[in-house]
Amino acid sequence: MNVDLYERIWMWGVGIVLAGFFGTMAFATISSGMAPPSHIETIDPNPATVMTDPRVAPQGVSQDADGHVHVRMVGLTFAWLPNELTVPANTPVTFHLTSTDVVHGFEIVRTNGQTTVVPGYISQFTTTFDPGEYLIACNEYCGVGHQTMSAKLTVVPAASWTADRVAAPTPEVADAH
Ligand SMILES: [Cu+2]
Repeated sequence: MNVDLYERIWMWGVGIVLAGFFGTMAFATISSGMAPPSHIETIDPNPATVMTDPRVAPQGVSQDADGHVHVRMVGLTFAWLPNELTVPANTPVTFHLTSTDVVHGFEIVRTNGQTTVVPGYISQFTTTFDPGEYLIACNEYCGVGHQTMSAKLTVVPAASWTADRVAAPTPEVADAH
């Protein structure tokens, strides 16, 4: 079959661009273990288990022995526990979230802190914040009280922040992928 030179150039060009797209995606996925922030670590969604599992309890802000800041939160109809948090500015903060009932959408408004919170799974992400006050909202309709499901995040300069408690290091995810 005779394919015109210009057509062949375009075909090869498109092929190379596609290979580039998929190549960068594969590279990021494999080399840095990139994965969605949920559906990796499982938990029994029974409230009695969730409220005592050390990965998400006690809820609130803590700092581990290495100085890393963790936020443990539970979403339930229709609240985030706890509903007020204070974290240090420009410091990596790792969020550990789960739900005891239905799917909720955790969104720290005007930041890149966002994940779906699914019963039976622990969602986890790490981000940093500029000082200020941020609204935490549920952005996935979860029932009749959905619009009341909010919390407040206060970000203060790191020098004036102290952890609510010092917590044991978070257990590593044994079976990550
Ligand atoms: Cu909700």
